[in-house]
Amino acid sequence: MKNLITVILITLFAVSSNNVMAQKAKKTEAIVIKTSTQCGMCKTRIEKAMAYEKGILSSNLNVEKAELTVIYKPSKTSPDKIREAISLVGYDADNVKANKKAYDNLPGCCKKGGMDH
Ligand SMILES: [Cu+2]
Repeated sequence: MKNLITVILITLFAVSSNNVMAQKAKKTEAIVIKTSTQCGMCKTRIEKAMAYEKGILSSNLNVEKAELTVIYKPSKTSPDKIREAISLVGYDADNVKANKKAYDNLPGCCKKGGMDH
């Protein structure tokens, strides 16, 4: 139930912030990217990395679903660049595999199902 409310709130937020942006004639897009997130530490790590990415206005990771919602400016970045940035943090992003070096540096609890170690 709590999860459902969170999803609804995120959706409302995404929709309303999109509308506000549209009214200001600033073009923004929202994208949901499936990641290999395992825990809350992953959430902090990915959201922090996204905050430094050019063209990304905000990001929110749903740990249970391992889905990252990103609000970005299509004039400054693209879904491919965002997926690449997630990969460089050490996580899979949709069909883009995690950068191996970054993945190897993740703490054990953040690795996929503990199968690689
Ligand atoms: Cu983690």
